[in-house]
Amino acid sequence: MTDKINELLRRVEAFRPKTAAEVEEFRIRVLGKKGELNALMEEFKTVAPELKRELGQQLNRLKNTALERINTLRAELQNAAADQTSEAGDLTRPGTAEPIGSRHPISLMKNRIVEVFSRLGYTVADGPEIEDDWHVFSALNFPPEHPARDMQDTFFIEKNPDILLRTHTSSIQVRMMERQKPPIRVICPGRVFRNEAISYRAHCIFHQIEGLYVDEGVSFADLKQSLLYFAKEIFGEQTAIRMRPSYFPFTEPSAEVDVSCNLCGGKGCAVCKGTGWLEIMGCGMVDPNVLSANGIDPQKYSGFAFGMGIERIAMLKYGVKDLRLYFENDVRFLHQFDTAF
Ligand code: 2U9
Repeated sequence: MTDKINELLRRVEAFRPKTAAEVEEFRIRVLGKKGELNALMEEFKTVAPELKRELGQQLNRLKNTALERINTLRAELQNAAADQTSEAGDLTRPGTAEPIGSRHPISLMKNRIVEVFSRLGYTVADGPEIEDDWHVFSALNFPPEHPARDMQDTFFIEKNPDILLRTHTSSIQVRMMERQKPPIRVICPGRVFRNEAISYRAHCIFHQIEGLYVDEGVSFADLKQSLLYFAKEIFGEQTAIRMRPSYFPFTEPSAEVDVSCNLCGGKGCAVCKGTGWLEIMGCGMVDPNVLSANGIDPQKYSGFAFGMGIERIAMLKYGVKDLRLYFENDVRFLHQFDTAF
């Protein structure tokens, strides 16, 4: 009889049904009234008394194992059926992590620059990308025949010479001066548009950040010290700056600002083309004509202004060789900046 019990036990354990109906059929065959277990129970009544204890335990084990196996199989098949029919699938399954994006390097660098100047008391201002001639050129002392006003350099809207895409964010500062009396201390980030051929170092759309500080007694020394602080904050404490005379219609005197090359420490390398210096921005004292055109008395007030391309600052800081990478949205490029700032 032990052989019969063990043989049935093996079949119970090896049973691999595919459907709930197969489980039910198996249950009736093994545990039903006229099933195999009851047949063994009948046979048990006839065994010798000295074997009853051992065989009784074996039969009990068989019955419990069969009941347990059938219940487990039923539950498993029910869950699998729910998986297939429920729209959401098995709600208890572990989730799959979606890849998360990262901030664009231009946004990261813009935020960083804004943060540095806000520590110096600057507030952020915004303005329209579609502008008029006054806010982009005339109020900024551009003479009527200046080449920037040409179709070759500027995008005009429907060939109307008065409506155009701003070529610099200086128009935001002009609007600030219309609204507010000095002291004015403002930083203006934004997109600008120039009719240029696209290359590794130029794009027809790029991002600028400009600053303007107008008050009584603002000097060139204030400008230089503010820009030195900015350069050290962005490129590191060891950074030096130098200023070279330049020309812009809206500032007088004007200068280009260089930082010491952070790759060779000023000794000269391929990036700084052997000079030890990298150009980062332009600046100057606001031209008295610009102050008076915007209703500010140049006898009483003076101011400084500066402007830089955000793409260029991020290129110099992170060794990006081709400006077009910022506009292609290749995540392999963009993800490198996740933790860079
Ligand atoms: C007002 C008066 C003066 C903003 C300035 C520059 C110098 C400058 C360029 C750097 C690289 C633009 O992105 S770039 O091509 N900018 O050199 N910008 S001073 O001067 C102003 C602005 C507003 C009312």
